[in-house]
Parts: sequence; C-alpha cells; structure tokens
Amino acid sequence: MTNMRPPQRSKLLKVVILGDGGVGKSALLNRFVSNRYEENNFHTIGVEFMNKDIEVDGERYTLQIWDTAGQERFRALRTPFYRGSDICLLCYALDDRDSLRGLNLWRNEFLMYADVDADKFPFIVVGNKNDLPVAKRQVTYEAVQHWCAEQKIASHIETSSKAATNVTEAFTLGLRQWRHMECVAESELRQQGDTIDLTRPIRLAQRRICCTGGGETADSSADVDDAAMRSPGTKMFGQKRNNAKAPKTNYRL
Ligand SMILES: Nc1nc2c(ncn2[C@@H]2O[C@H](COP(=O)(O)OP(=O)(O)O)[C@@H](O)[C@H]2O)c(=O)[nH]1
Ligand SMILES: [Mg+2]
Repeated sequence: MTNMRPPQRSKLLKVVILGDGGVGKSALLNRFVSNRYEENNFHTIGVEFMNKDIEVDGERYTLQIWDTAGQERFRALRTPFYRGSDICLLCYALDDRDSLRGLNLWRNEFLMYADVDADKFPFIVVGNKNDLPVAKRQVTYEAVQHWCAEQKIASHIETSSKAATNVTEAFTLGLRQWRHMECVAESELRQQGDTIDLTRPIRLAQRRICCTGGGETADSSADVDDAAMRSPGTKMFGQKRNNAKAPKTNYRL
C-alpha cells in the first residue's frame, strides 16, 4: 500500500481556430504551442492540429487545437472537423475591417457543421495584430464589443502573435468560458432533475472524427441515438469527451 496519489489526468478539449485567410491564425497557434513567430508562414492547406498542455486554475488540460484554412475553396476540407469541438476562436485582424465582417459567416458555418447550441457554446473573439501602429487600425475595440454583444459572445481579446501579447491569455479565456458554460449546463441539468430514461438507447461514444485516421461512425442508427442523447435530462455539453490522450504528433491534411 502506498499513500502516493495517482497522477492527475488532464482533460482533453478540442479547440478550433476560424477566421479569414491572413488574420494570423497559424501564427497564433505557433506562438501558443512553440513560442515561435515566423513572418512568412506557409499557407495552411485544409486543416492541421497541434496539442498543448496547459494548467488553468489548478486543473490540467490538453488542448487539441485545430488550425483551418480560411479560403472558400477549402470549405469542404475543414467543415467535417468542426463536430466535437469544445471551444471556438473566431479571429479577425485589427488592420482588416473585412475580416471582422467575416466573423458572421465563420460563426454561422461553425454552428451549422458543429451542430451546437449557439447560446451555450464558448466562442472567443480574437483581434490579432495589435502590435500594429494606430494608423493602420481599421477595427476599434468598441465596434467589436458591439458585435459581440449582439451575438451574445462574452469573451473578446486583442492579441499579437508577433509581439507575444495575450496569446496564452486568449486560450485561457477560452478554457474559462468553456468551464463557465459547463457549470451553467450542469446547474440546468440539476434543476431538471437527474432523471435518465433507461428504456431509451444511449450511445456512450459521441459520434466524432477520430484524429488518427478513423472517421465518423458509420452507424446507421447514429441519428436516432443522437436524438436520445439530446432528450431532456441527458444534456451532454462538455461531457462528451473521454480523457484519452490525443497523439502528440501534429496532423496535416
Ligand atoms: N503585425 C503582425 N503580423 C502578423 C501577426 N500574426 C500574423 N501576422 C502576419 O500575417 C500574415 C498571415 O499570418 P498567418 O498566420 O499565415 O494567417 P492565417 O492565414 O490566418 O493562418 C503573415 O504574414 C504573418 O506574418 C501579428 O500578431 N502581428
Ligand atoms: Mg494559416
């Protein structure tokens, strides 16, 4: 017998970064994961992901962060990867007002393919390139706050991947927002009473993409089962992830 506590396991969360091409999504990811910045990054093709361990408020997490290509022609490649996401970073660049307008489209595309409840999903709005001189700024902080309020998005932060400003904070904000949403979902669940109808089929594994090359469950009863999962009293928000560690390797399509 030993008094040693088992090592604390980290929770695996899937994070997706969306936004127009050129706003600095890949730079943000590289700064966060490797603390590196390259002026001339290769363009992202389709999607790729990197893992990063992080501790927030005494809890350990492994973030599996999916970087996507913003161009329209990559739409079919990136959208299958939205399903199963826990957090979504919506990125614009401070020197590009069109990239702020684009956030509407990004949010809608995400909601459609991730199939989540808009008001209960942790979106974080990230304004990148805040190292640029004021004269180059096309988007004011207040304008974005206004847009966020309209969309009921609580979290907005300005970052610079180049100057390493607020990058870890943006992901931390995402985590805290995710936890907040989880608490809200849990308390709603408690108010409804924790009744589980055992006569209905319950799928234990959420239908989601396997990052090691698997793919969606080809189970024809999946939709029926998903409907059962959504029945009152069995809200699965934030609980669908198992704690299996994702592979450390980066993945590129
Ligand atoms: N000034 C400045 N430029 C940045 C910053 N982040 C990215 N960039 C530049 O913006 C361009 C596009 O960056 P990239 O990460 O490829 O954008 P993505 O298409 O959204 O992935 C590159 O030339 C980067 O050097 C930043 O924080 N500040
Ligand atoms: Mg990129």
